[in-house]
Amino acid sequence: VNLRAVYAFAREMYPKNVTTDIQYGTAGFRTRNDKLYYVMYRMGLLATLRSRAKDGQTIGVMITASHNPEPDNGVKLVDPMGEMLDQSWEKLATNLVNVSDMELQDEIARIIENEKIDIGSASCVFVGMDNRYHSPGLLKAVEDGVLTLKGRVKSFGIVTTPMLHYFVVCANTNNAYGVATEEGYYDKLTTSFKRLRGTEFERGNYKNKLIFDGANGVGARKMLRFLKTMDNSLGIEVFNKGEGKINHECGADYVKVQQGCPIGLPEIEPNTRCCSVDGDADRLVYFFTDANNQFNLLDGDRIATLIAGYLMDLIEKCGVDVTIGLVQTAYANGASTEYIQNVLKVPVATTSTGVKHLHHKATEFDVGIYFEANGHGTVVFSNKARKSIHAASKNVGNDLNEEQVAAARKLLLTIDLINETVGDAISDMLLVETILHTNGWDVKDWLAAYTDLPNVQQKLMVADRNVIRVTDADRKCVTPDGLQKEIDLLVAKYPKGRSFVRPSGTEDVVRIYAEAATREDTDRLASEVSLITY
Ligand code: NG1
Ligand code: ZN
Repeated sequence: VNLRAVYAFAREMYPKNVTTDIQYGTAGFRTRNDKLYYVMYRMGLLATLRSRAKDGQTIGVMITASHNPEPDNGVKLVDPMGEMLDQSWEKLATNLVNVSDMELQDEIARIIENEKIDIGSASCVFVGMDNRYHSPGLLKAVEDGVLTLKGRVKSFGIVTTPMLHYFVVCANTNNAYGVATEEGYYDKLTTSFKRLRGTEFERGNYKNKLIFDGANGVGARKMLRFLKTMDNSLGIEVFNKGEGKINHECGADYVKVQQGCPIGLPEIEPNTRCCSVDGDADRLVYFFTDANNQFNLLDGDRIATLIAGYLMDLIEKCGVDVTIGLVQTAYANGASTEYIQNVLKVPVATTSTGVKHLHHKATEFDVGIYFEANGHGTVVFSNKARKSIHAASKNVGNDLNEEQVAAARKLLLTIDLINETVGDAISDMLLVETILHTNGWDVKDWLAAYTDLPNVQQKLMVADRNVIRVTDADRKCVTPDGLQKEIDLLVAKYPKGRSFVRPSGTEDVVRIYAEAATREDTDRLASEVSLITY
């Protein structure tokens, strides 16, 4: 490996065209596409180094700006077991991107030395991209970065973010988790889905009809591919398939934040089940319009509670001794938290915003369910849970009755249906459909579990958002001085009031969240808090 090539390539092909520093945040690097070529090239270099530092295990690179508008793009690295990039390497990523072209070669040499990397050793990088028109050019830059360091690179082309996480984990477990191909992914999910559904496609109030808003992103294409393997077991109609701009007035983020229907859907009967995914298909929300033309949202909190109820029931039925817990962020609706604690009686943990915090916390339980209110989440199972459920399904010891064994088998199929590597809109959707089908529920039955408190999210443009620093899972400000005291005073005026402010990790804004017993109080609280924050 000749490190001089690093500089030569950078200067010729991917010169740094930005002078302001950027930071590897909760969503990796994300900005306008034309400012990202040098970043992608450098991330190709870094991913190869990371793979070599991890004894040649496969590292993922995903090119997407998720729910952001079309001109944006971004890049995120995936660690060997599907986790987000390790924190110490986030710092290396930030440094590597901010040095000049001239300094690049030395910076690479420094990483090699400090991380004790054998630069001649084997490596493997998997790359995937969303369907933005600038993604292929950016993907080429990542590949060139890998090739400059004589690494091995495999491109999967257009895939969802969770598919790439799945491929990485499969590759690093010798295909024990599944087969590291698109077919392997479809096969794993559809096989378990079809077994769980059986031959009776409708049951009780559950109708086999779902309207799917693909946000004009990669999720729409993949859903269409899925349908080919489903044999009509799921009646889905896909809209926003790519004819419009990605995420433009559609998709999970739009539906959640605007609390309204996306564009691009046909006239539908009241109470029809609809769902939206985001641009890279790692977020999912459900919604419907009722007979009074009222819009109803079933967000990540609802999905989490639905899953928790279902898993609790199966675990109780089969009688295995495992702990179960649910992880939320401060954005979870207060009514959902109350319902989980008081009705489902499942312990709840709250972490800072950002999937890596939730995922980490969830692994403290044998069965850890985590969801952000925006619809990003999944379930993780400990080895202990996996082993004891497996043993129960085989009736090891022969002391279980038929019902217990059946519940254990169902649990095993459910584990297969879940993409444990990261929140996956398509896998989550198949799970929600399975649970509603099992319960014989329509959307109204699901909504009836609890009543959401009215809530609102606002964005505030400020000169420097990092003036605000937060603690206690984002719920309290430590700076600027006195702000938290003032927020507390405002919140205290409103029954069931709750509000917090924090700097966004993905946009140059401060986010304000408020909820209260009534819509008027909620809006008033949000505007009062935004006035004192400004
Ligand atoms: P920021 O911009 O830090 O609020 C947003 C989401 C996060 C997470 C990240 C990563 C909200 C309020 N925030 O983060 O939950 O999904 O994007 O994409 O939804
Ligand atoms: Zn996303």
